[in-house]
Amino acid sequence: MPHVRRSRPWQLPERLVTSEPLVLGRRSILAGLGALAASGLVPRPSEAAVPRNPKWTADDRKLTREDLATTYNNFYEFGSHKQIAKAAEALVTKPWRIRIEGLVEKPFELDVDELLTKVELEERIYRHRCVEAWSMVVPWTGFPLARLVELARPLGSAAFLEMQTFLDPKTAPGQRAFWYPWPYTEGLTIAEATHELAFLVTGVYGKPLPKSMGAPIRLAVPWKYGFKSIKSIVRFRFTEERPKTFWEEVADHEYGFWANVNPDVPHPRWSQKMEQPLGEAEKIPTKIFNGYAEWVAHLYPDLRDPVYFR
Ligand SMILES: Nc1nc2c(c(=O)[nH]1)N[C@H]1C(S)=C(S)[C@@H](COP(=O)(O)O)O[C@H]1N2
Ligand SMILES: [Mo]
Repeated sequence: MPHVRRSRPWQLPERLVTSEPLVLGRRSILAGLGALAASGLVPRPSEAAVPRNPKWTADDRKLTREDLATTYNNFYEFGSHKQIAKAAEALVTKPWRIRIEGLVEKPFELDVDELLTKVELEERIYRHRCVEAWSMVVPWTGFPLARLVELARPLGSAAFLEMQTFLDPKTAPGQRAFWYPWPYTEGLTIAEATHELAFLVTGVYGKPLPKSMGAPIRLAVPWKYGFKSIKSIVRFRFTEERPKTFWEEVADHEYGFWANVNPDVPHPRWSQKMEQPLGEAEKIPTKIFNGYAEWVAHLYPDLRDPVYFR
């Protein structure tokens, strides 16, 4: 049962903790805890099961089938099509160093496993709306990006947070396509990055995040088009100036910095009115801010300005 042995106990949601495969896996989990204890990295008891945060639910929508969500992906590092899951297996995610730099008290580097000892994991069900008009609903495991910002101790002058994906063209054939501005870069204002909805994801469906979905750590900002939710992050940099994002550099009139979901602002080449949930027969109407308006609309000074919606 390979995935159970790889699972970190604190990544497992409550609903799975008593299920049979995990009971079988418990012995190896406990053995793993022993090794962690020896290294001084014991998760606190509250982390032994990941609680689901009841604030974030699917509402009227069904969870997307796991086999679809994990095999229909956008991850241009491994190809500019959806079937990248096999190729992404080449990515080495252990160890995984993360660098925190720019306008912070003191830049530092740490391994993602060490980062996970400093945070409380929770499970949240989020909607995800790709700018290409497909969508999914998935149970992410992770922690608020605000917690990472807190650990980073940014200076008062920091106004934006830039995030970057790994750069390794040997492993990621897509990065040999010289016409793209690698590495993949994304950014948020500090107000967005510290908003309670901005979530750093380390697992999905109660398991460690698969490589196809951006292991070992990716972003989920569900009120924005999917391309803002950068995968396999290695760098967080605090800046005074707005970062130039990957897709802005490719085509800024189509994929801008703000990229908040809005059915009334069409993409220059297609309508954004409807979306196709993965695995479902019928399209459904897209909602402003992907249904999260009550929490995020105040972040933007003028909701009539289309600049915030592409
Ligand atoms: N590094 C990186 N992050 C990325 C992408 C990418 O190509 N590279 N694609 C984005 C897009 S367009 C979407 S819709 C989501 C897709 O996430 P999923 O494959 O887990 O559904 O990842 C986003 N993050
Ligand atoms: Mo996307």
